[in-house]
Amino acid sequence: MNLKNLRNSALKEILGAKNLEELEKLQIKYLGRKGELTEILRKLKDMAEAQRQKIGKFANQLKWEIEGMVEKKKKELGFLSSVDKEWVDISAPGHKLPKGYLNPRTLVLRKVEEIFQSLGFSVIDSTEMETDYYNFQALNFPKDHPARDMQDTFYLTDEILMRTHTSPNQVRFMEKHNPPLRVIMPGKCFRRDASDATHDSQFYQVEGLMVDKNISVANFKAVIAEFFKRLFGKEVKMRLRPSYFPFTEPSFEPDISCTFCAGSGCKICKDTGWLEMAGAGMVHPFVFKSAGYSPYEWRGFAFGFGLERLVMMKYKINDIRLLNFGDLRFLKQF
Ligand code: FA5
Repeated sequence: MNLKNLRNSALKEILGAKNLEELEKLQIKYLGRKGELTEILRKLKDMAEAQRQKIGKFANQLKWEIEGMVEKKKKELGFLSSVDKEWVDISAPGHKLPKGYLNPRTLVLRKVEEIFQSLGFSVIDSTEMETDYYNFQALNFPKDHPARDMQDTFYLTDEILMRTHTSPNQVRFMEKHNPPLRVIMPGKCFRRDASDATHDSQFYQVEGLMVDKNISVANFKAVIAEFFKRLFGKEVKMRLRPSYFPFTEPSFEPDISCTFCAGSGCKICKDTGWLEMAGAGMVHPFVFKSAGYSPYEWRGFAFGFGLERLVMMKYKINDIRLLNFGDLRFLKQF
């Protein structure tokens, strides 16, 4: 066949192809291994030099033309090349990832740490497993002392237990550091307490300890009043109610005016208008002796806040168990 005719029929047929299948057949017909144009190209090597140059040039051009035509037609018929398939629209808006939320306990703990740090207190880490010695004996709770009943304990062995409060860190810290000192020691505590709206078997305390030469209850009141004011963002009515702990003398419990009813009496404050926030007192001479300090030389105050109580007051949450359930409908509010 002459090349001009070949060109005419190839282009006409390719342009007229109705689907990809038909087009593929035409591609094979002209450009395949036994295709009409391929045959001509193969025969070039047997031709005389002058003829080979002339026909060769035309035949090669025609090959490119047919190839180009086939590609164009393929697109028209909806063929997607791998480049088309993998095309990415970099200007398209991305997928939004769901945002996480911090538990309100974490938010309040961070705030508590920030306030005490600004008052010159360091934040100290501590362990949740404790020995009977540091949890009780060094704090003036001898074995069989009735005050041990105030803190029903999970024992792991006779001597090892899950700490019932953060106070063991008072002695642990003082053993390693010299006075004067100001520290807070937050952490998780464990008690065999029945779970209700204000109690759980796991909860957090924030222990505080300040030791210097002339510390008095007045220093405690000043520090704690400033703390409440900054945490709640306003002046809070407070009172110190006498209490008992073997490791403080005198001992008291700071109450604040109920944030739910503003002191008029409600279910949360059991109609008293006051909420107990912590245990506190002046460090007992026995504790100073346990730590190797002279009780004649040093004075100090200590306190242990229930962190969840602070969280409940700050955000007006009426059940401590909400903080532990991981319910997103609750957590998303903070
Ligand atoms: C103590 O644990 C003392 N270590 C506090 C202390 C420290 C006194 C330093 C003197 C000097 P108490 O058992 O009262 O005290 O607990 C302190 C606070 O922890 C309570 O006011 C309460 O807010 C919180 N708390 C106690 N038990 C639970 C519980 N089961 N669930 C949630 N919070 C609790």
